Parts: sequence; C-alpha cells; structure tokens
Amino acid sequence: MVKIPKSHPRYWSLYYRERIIEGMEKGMTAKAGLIAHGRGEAFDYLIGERTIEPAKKAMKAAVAKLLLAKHPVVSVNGNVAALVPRETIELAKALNAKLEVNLFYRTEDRVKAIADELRRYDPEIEILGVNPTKRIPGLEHERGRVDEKGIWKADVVVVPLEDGDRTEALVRMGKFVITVDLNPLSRSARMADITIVDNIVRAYPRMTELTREMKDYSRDELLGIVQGYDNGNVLSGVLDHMRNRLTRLSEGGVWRKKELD
Ligand code: PTJ
Repeated sequence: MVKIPKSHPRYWSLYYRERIIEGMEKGMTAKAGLIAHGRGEAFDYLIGERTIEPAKKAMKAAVAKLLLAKHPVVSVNGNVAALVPRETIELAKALNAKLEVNLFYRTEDRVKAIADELRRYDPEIEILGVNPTKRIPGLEHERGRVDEKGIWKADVVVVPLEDGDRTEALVRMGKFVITVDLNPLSRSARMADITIVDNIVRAYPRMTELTREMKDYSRDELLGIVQGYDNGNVLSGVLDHMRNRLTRLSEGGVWRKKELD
C-alpha cells in the first residue's frame, strides 16, 4: 500500500482509496468496484463526510429489525471486503447474523480471495456463499447465486454497496432489505426497505455499537422502532440535508476555505 503522510488534509480519503486498490490487487475487488468507490466519494462530499441524522435514524431501525430477525444475513462484496473486513465480522457477530460472500461480478477466484481475507481476521468464522446452490429468481445465472443456508433462507438481509437490480429482486423474494449506500438516488437506495446513506467505514462500527446497546431492548420496543420508521421520509431528509448544506456553502462562499461545515 502506498504510504500516505498522516499530515495530508485528505488522509482518510486517500487511505481508503488505497485500501480499495489493494483489494483489487489481492483479487477481491472488481475493477468496477474502483468506479463505484469514486461515486461513493463524490456523494460523501455532498453530505459532508460525516454521519447525518437521517442515517442515524436508518441505522437504529436497521439494528432493531436485525435483532428481531430469525435468520439475519450480512452480505459481503469486493468493496466491503477491502474497506471493512474486520468491522463486517464484528457486526455479524454482534447481531448473531450469518456472513455470505455474494458478488455482482462473481468469479470463484474472487469469492475465495474474499473468504481468505475474512478468515485472516477470524479463522473460525463461518463464511457462506462459497458453494451457492440456489438462485434469486429473475436474475441470470452468476448474478443470482445465493447460499441455501444464507440469503436464500434469510428473512432480513444487509446488502451494502449493492446493485439496484439485485436489491429489487431480493425485495420481490419477500426479503426485508437493508442497504448502505452513499447515493440516495441510486436504485438500491430507493428499492431497499431501509437505506443507510453513510460511508460504510463509519456506518458499520456505529451499527455494532448500537447492536450492543439495543440488545437488551424488549421485543415491543424494537417493534415500535421498526414500525415508526419511514424510508421515504429518511431519503427525503438526506436530500434536504444536501440541498441545505449546498445552499449554506454557496451563500457563505467555499472558495479557498480550509474547512467546509
Ligand atoms: O464485488 P461485486 O462483484 O459484488 O461488485 C461490487 C460493486 C460495488 C462494483 C457492485 O455492487 C456495483 O456495481 O454497485 P453499484 O451499482 O456501483 O452501487 C454501489 C453503490 O455504493 C453506489 O451507489 C456508491 O455510491 C455506493 N458506495 C460506494 N462506496 C461506498 C458506497 N456507499 C457507502 N460506503 C462506501 N464506502
């Protein structure tokens, strides 16, 4: 990995860029994953590179739903494995959820590279999706393959940084779909039941913390949180946040300002 000086004003952004490049070099991340990452970076700029209120609301509802689930599954793709391998394992463990490698651009080599990477962080971890035997209806062969013990039987699935067509197909299958996607206008963001518009590098650690906090909530309390949640409202809240922030910045003048709030 290229060494980035910690003093660089964009250190974290450059650091995660390098992680994605390294993910590709390790055979985990698809080439298209680099492009997807760039799109994510652009939207992160728009929200201000921090966790905004609508995302906090979405995370709380997501964790409540996952704690109520019978068979929760957290899906891992090439970008997720490059950016948050340890954090993904921690979240799945806190939730008692299964982990499944599930790829849009599936190749056996990529699946193996991702499973190996996850096992570097936890050699004991069960990883589904290596030999998937089922298919999501409506998706052609490779894009639709899922594990019988994982996404196939799941009632609630977390599919971060996901393609919209696959998100929609999972919703059609009757799954409750939670996504993490920095683009509030993407098809995934609009099709999912709960959309967390935040960078996954901030979202997953926060969701793990929330899970630990909410583990002792009563079933009624968790149900209340899920029932009171409205994804459309939350997505509108994200767009409002962006619009208001851009208006404020444009009126205040961004030219040569060191920090943007
Ligand atoms: O590893 P594979 O084969 O499963 O492929 C993974 C990609 C990401 C290439 C594939 O799922 C894909 O093409 O996805 P899309 O349609 O580009 O959607 C990815 C979404 O994730 C985009 O809307 C990005 O804005 C968003 N995104 C990118 N990086 C992040 C992100 N959202 C949250 N956190 C990020 N770090």
